[in-house]
Amino acid sequence: SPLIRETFNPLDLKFCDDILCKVSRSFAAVIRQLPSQLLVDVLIFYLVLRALDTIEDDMTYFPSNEEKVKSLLAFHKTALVDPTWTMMGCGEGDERRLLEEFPKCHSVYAALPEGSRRVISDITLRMATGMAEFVDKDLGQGTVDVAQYNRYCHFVAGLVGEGLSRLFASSELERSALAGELHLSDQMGLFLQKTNIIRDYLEDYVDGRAFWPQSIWKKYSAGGDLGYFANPATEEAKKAGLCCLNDLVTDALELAPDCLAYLSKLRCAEVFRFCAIPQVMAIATLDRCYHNADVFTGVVKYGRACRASSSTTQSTCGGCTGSSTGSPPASSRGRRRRGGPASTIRPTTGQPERAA
Ligand code: PS7
Ligand code: MN
Ligand code: MN
Ligand code: MN
Ligand code: MN
Ligand code: MN
Repeated sequence: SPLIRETFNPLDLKFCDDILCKVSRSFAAVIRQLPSQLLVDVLIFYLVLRALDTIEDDMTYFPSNEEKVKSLLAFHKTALVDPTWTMMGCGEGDERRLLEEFPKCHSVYAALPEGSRRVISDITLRMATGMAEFVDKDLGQGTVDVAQYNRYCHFVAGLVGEGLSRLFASSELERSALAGELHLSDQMGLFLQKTNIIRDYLEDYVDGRAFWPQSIWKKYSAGGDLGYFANPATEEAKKAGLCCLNDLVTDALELAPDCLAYLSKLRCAEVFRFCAIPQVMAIATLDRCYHNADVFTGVVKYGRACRASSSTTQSTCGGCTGSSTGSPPASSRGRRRRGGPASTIRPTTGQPERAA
């Protein structure tokens, strides 16, 4: 019966909630406002994928690419099956802690309904398989073409959309047909991922894992490599960089109609907020990135993205100021503040609003 809810170990659940607030740069608040019959499932889905992404992102822990690939491909049958599985020393900070204390996540995962566990395990395996495909590719100069760029984004984000739709449907907060909207849920993930990739140009480039497709950026680089845009020698080069950036933003914006179509199918106000707020943040980030040379020198932040005023006080053609930092991108990432994030996105009326 859906009324008999699994019982979670309260200390382990507390760990999961605390670590979510530390590792999530944008999802903690929208996850925590979800209805209780869905919240823990999505929370654990997030932490499992965050753990997998920590393995994917680590460039020093594994002695070889082969070892990293093994670890990615085994994850669904080690981390998600063995209640004692941990990994020590991979990743940094709170993400490293997540892997080191993974048994606490496992404990909560194991107490989820079987259907939710199946979704999480299935998506984890498919994402890991996709990540593994890209480990051996030399991404120093980005993906080869838009098809490869789309393929990477499908694995690391489109599949998340599929998994979330299945969790929404099985909670009965959304129609069961939503789980079958594979194209639309894929586009939802691609929109977030492409925005992240556009914004993180410099961070990813200096890490040797760039995603901007060569078939796009080579149109603008006058024979130079992807670093050409970071150090423009001439006014012409600087302009070319901005045109390249605008090309990529325009490519991402093509996803917006399908994202709106997906959002229009949602009926539960909290699920709608969970899905729509990251999309609004993403479109505000694209607005800020468009024709903004700061993308090439730092990280363009979107901390104030939801303010209506940001689009009226800023022009979209080079007038952006003070929105990036000159410090190393990785360390300039602001951690979200702690405590009660859900309160900031509560509706002002007790009346459930219509989703679309
Ligand atoms: C399960 C909520 C709502 C239908 C960890 C949400 C990293 C952009 O690593 O943290 O800092 O560059 O900025 C999220 C579709 C996935 C796609 C993907 C799981 C939307 C591991 C988000 C998040 C589908 C691979 C976070 C895709 O960005 O990245 C849950 C519907 C994780 C969603 C990664 C990126 C997510 C991402 P980083 P961020
Ligand atoms: Mn991030
Ligand atoms: Mn990654
Ligand atoms: Mn990452
Ligand atoms: Mn990124
Ligand atoms: Mn489409």
